Amino acid sequence: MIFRKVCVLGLGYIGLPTACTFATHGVNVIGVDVNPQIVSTLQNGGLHIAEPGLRNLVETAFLSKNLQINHEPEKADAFIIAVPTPFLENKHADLRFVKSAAEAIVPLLQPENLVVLESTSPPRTTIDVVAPILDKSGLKSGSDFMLAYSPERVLPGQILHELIHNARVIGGIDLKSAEAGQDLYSIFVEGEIVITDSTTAEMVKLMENTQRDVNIALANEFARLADKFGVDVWEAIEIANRHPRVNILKPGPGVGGHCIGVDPWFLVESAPEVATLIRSAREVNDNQPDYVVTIIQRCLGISDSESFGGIQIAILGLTYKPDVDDIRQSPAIRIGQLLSDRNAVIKAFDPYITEKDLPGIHLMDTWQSAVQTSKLVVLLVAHSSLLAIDPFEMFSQTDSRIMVDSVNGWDTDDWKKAGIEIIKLGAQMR
Ligand code: SAJ
Repeated sequence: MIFRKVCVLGLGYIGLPTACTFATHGVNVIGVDVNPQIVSTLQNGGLHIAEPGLRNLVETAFLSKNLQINHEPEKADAFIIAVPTPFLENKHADLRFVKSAAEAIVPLLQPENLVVLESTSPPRTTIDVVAPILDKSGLKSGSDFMLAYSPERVLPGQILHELIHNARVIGGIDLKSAEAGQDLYSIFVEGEIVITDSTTAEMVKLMENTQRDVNIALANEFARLADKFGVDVWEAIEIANRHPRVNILKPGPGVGGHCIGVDPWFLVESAPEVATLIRSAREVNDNQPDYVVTIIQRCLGISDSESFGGIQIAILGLTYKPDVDDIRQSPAIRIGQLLSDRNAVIKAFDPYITEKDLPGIHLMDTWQSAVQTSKLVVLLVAHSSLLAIDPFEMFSQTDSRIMVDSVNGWDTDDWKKAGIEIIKLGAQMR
């Protein structure tokens, strides 16, 4: 099938790079967002998200004259839905954005169109939720128009490369839809394109992120066990991973971001009686910030639930993972707020965060100003620039002589030479 015009609904971390990449590959693209601020920012040459290389890609897409940004979708050969699927208070997927994007396509749908859902969704969403909405057009999915599910699998920080080079799965509600999806994405995808049915593709996406979440939970539980047995978990993992069939992930302060901490719940929601391991893993990871707080309180000689009584603590790193500027569901922020709720004064520094109103957290301009009058320094994100801090400079900036490292970012021996004791998550008893 030939696709001359594509309408992309949702211009976030996935929709915007996808729209621009189609445009730079010669396709006429209408990029749509319901948020007027995003539309005007993009129309005026700005950018509302940070991702390496994205500014350049957006500029190239505009220069190609193939990209238009609008708040209303238009008739096209293909529609791509790339809107968020957050979760509700009860941990169920919030499909409101998916539904309203599908509703917006209904009056525009023409015979032989292709509609692709990219948003991460619970199994059967394409068939049970999207198809019935689109069928309200009077056209029938599968016979009059085509419908497929194709999840994005790109890693924040490497989106532009992975969008083109990752293997891509396309699940059609029938074979014709899957093959049309293959024709559409082969415009720019250089990785393998695998076709299947839509529910398998939905499940594949959730399985990928769930296996990562369960494995991180296992690493976090190993860290807690190591703390009990006087073992250094980081050394133990490094040795275990020399086994040819073992690959233990890294413990840390918890799981953040908008994917790994959310997607496993879509499986739990769909079959809670079955997904018990998945639920437990989620609970372990959600509880990891509280575990880090117990390490911090032990360093300060404070018992459970006792007030920190105004003690100043410096936290270094606020984003959900290293070297990105994204703070969504960040465990570091959760830790800062848990401490502040117990009357600690939190001075925070993050090289990627400059202006943010974060309740309970005082954002500082430099790591030096965060540590200066602090009683304890805590490393929460392994940003390259924080790992490069010179321990001797740290010694001269603060009176804190014990520091908590939740990411195995600082070498205990190097810091000891500078006169600072590092208490590491998963290696506390040594
Ligand atoms: N984390 C650990 N230990 C580890 C690895 C990660 O504690 O060993 C933590 C990170 O610090 C972070 C969280 O997990 O807080 C998630 O980070 P991540 O790098 O594992 O994943 P995301 O959320 O940035 O991106 C994931 C990716 N999925 C997989 O690797 C299976 C990406 O490919 C997906 O496209 C993305 O989710 C998504 O959008 O679904």
